[in-house]
Amino acid sequence: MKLPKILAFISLSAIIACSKVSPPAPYGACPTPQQVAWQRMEINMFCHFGPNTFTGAEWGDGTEAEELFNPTALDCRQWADIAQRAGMGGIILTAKHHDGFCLWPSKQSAHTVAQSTWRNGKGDVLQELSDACTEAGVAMGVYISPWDRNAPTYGTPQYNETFRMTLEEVLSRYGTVGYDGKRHIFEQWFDGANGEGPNGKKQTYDWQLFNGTVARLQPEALIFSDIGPGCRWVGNENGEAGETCWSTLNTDGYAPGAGSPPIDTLNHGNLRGAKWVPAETDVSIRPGWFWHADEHPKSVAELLRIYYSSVGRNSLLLLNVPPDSRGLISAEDSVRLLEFRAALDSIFSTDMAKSVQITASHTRGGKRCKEFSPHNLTDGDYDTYWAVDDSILTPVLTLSFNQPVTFNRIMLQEYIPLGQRIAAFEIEYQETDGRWCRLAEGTTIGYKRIILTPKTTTKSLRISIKSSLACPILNNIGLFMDNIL
Ligand code: FUL
Repeated sequence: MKLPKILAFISLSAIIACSKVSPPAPYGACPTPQQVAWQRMEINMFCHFGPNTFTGAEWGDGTEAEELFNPTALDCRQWADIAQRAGMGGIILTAKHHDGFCLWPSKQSAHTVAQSTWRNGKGDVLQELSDACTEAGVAMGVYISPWDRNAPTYGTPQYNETFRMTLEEVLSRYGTVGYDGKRHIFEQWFDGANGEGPNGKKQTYDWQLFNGTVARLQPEALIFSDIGPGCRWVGNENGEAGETCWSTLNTDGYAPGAGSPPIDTLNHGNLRGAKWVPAETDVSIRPGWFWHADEHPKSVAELLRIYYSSVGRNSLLLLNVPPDSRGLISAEDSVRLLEFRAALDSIFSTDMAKSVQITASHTRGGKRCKEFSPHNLTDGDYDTYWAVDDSILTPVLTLSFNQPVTFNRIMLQEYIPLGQRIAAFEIEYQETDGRWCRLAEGTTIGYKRIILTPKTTTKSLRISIKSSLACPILNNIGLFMDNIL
């Protein structure tokens, strides 16, 4: 055979050999396509806005006069514009916080924008946000607090019905208009706080009714609560997901709020947990959730640390940026957010792994099988990945560079549509004399893991999977230098 024929024969046999190899089967609890899309948003904006913005409180007691709510220059387009420029694809607004005040003219309450003097009682913040999000192509979510310190029926079974109708109003009227012409809410945020109502009573929430209502009206929306079902609270408000962070959780026998799993479990998830309930890290850019004149935003360095301990630990970051009493995101916060985005871009726009040669101890279907080749780790395509045969649980990747590279951040991503599998890994680098030295070790990877290492210069790196629940599947590797932190 002549050379071109031989080459054609070799590649044809590789294709034939490979075509017999099927992709790994999903392992354990796996995400829905909506959960994958949500996780890929990485950072979203939370907006706490309402009577507290004007009173300086963090928890209003529901007796605040409606006239207090009077933003002088409310502009949701400004919120959406800043979110978009800061790389946040979604905004979640406190449509109703614990004080019960509704930012839309709700028929279920007498404590709403309609009773305020703002825009002569004709204003509707949810409508304005829906329009702004639609124009900017930003997804819209809503926080609607079940705990209501204003509702007279709170503490009686009737309140559950009122709350259901409240949900119906919001979820059928508002949201970003999609290509299908329908209004979409991407996330329904249910706070677990469950205090007393105006009558001194505590409510037994009908979560089945509430979740069922969301599922019926916005089937694609993720429901956030302490235990999901769409995504879970990370267990603190400091911006810290666990170093070990499983997206799987056992929720049987638990309820949001007082009945939730221990904080530590929310922070780490459950190894082999029965449901896919990824962690969402909610944290404020300021000390409080609501805007207060005497508070200021966190520094870029603090925000970066939060990014690493949330997005970098398999969690979504929901960063609260509270509009001020004018109804605008303050200049201070906007500038800080854009600086934060510029810092992320400067760190992550140069990926040294792009020029790397990667070899794997194992490849599913054999070395020649392109479909599962380690080259997929750097091709920029989310849906291509490196995989190994089902029986291989501890494969090793070796990264070699022509020239030494200097970095201090290593990014690894598991292909989560097929489940979260890796439970332990180790990273080594090679010294100029050929010795391999341990650089880092860790447990879970999940959607994204960013490993902070000392500044390292090397021509070779080795990533060893030390423990995996099923054959590991990685779809991305990155190497970066952070000169800011
Ligand atoms: C908590 C609430 O009590 C805070 O006011 C805030 O809304 C935070 C995001 O959730 O449970």
